[in-house]
Amino acid sequence: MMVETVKSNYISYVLFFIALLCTLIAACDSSDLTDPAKMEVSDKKFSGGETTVFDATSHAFSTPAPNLSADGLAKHLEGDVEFEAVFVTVPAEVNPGLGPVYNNISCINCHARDGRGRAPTSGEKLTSMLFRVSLPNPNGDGTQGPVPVPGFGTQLNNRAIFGVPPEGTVTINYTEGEFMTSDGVKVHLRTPSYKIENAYQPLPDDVEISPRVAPVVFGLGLLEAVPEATILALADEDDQDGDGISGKPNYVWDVQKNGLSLGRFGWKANQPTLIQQVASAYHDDMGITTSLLPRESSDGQPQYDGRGDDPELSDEILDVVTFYVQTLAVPARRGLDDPIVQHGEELFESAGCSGCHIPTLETGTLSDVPEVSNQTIHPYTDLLLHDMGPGLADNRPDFLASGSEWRTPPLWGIGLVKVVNGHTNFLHDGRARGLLEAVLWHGGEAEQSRDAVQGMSASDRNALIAFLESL
Ligand code: HEC
Ligand code: HEC
Ligand SMILES: [Ca+2]
Ligand SMILES: [Ca+2]
Ligand SMILES: [Ca+2]
Ligand SMILES: [Ca+2]
Repeated sequence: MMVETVKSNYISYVLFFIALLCTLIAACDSSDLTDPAKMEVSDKKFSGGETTVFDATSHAFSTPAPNLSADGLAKHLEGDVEFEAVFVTVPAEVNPGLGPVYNNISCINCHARDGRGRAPTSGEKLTSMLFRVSLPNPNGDGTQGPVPVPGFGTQLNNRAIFGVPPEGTVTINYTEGEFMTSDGVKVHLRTPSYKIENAYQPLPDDVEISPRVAPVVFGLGLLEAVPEATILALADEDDQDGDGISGKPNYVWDVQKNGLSLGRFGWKANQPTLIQQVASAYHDDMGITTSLLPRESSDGQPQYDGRGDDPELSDEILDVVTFYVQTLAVPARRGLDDPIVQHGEELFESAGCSGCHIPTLETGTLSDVPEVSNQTIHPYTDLLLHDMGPGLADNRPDFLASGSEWRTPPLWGIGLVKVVNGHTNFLHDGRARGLLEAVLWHGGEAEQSRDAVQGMSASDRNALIAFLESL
């Protein structure tokens, strides 16, 4: 009798513990939001949809999209090797074709860790920044694109192979200024000025110069997959809705189409596709010809070598490097549960930032890249051009982009630039030394947003920055 009771009690205890354990496991399961496999991809953390990677280290920008197939991953890794490949002067067994004039010797030298470049500090040589040049367009017709400068083309190449003169170099000077917020906080803003020096032949006085630092290169396949109709629907060239924002599409020369296409890449949306963006990088930044751009950038200049070896790069390499930048993962957002970040997100909305930095877009299909197709993404861009006012103007039009218009840059991953690239220089020319400086430079169509930030309390401003840092 006694034994019987003990036994049945024992059994019910065991059953009770099993039940308790099951409840606990179930609870853990639903509350464990740090395990991406257990989250819904619709969660705001997934900045790049299924291509999102949970990595906030210095590798945050250089991880392959986790949804790549085995074949896709192999192709991506081939592209990775080429992105890091150092090119040398002809003749050579491996990676020949560099120059004669160029800006740098590999993609990764400018896009360090697949991240962004910066302006040189005083005394440093130009490395991850370049300067586009052109002459004024006499008939003002943007569809023709920038007018090349005789002897220089449309990009100043500050390096050259042995025995050949580089085109020139640029010195940068900054003038310090002050910006006062409504509550009396002084923010220092530096205004750059540029001077071309050591030009190998005289430059015309009216040469137009556009400074550009290397942007991050992840998440770009997703941006290429955003349907053109989505981007055009966001445009409001004559500001018919009266919110002061008038996004405008750029239309740029598309070599493959032999006509104009919507521009998406580059600081002025001056490149239509990633393959052409990559071919242009080889061509203009490294002096390497491809089937898309088979004429040396120095053709017609004294630096030209006249060798009949063009194109210097195979279509296979062009293809894998294009695929590589199409399939780099987007880092996930962090700190979503932080009430300060949440407040900052509300302020981002109420200050009108999201009028240009569109938080959510849906991708369509990108042929041969199913990984980036049909994704819900949080890039914080509309890929359109906006007049940002005279303070940020380079006064060098680029197809339909005027001298004061820039493409809204995506903000995803911006809070990780410091970890990945070791600096916090922002904007097209790297003049901003932090996120607040970048925001306070906004003018033109973004002037109301800038004024809203100027008028914020210090704690609101900090919340807005905390939100940007969570991206
Ligand atoms: C000298 C530095 C430099 C080198 C070398 C360089 N880039 Fe860039 N890259 C830039 C700059 C600057 C831009 C922005 C150009 C513009 O606004 O027109 C850019 C833009 C890009 C973009 C578009 C990013 C965006 O968000 O629109 C891609 C993709 C890219 N580069 C890939 C490459 C690849 C691939 C290589 C090697 C073949 C390469 N780059 C070599 C400086 C460089
Ligand atoms: C009218 C469109 C527009 C609005 C509104 C706008 N931005 Fe921007 N934003 C841009 C453009 C265009 C640039 C690039 C300007 C440049 O590089 O010269 C930019 C650049 C930035 C950058 C630097 C990005 C980088 O990669 O260097 C940050 C950060 C930023 N914006 C945040 C904000 C915040 C916060 C607000 C609201 C207070 C805001 N923006 C409102 C269009 C806009
Ligand atoms: Ca060459
Ligand atoms: Ca040149
Ligand atoms: Ca509008
Ligand atoms: Ca050649």
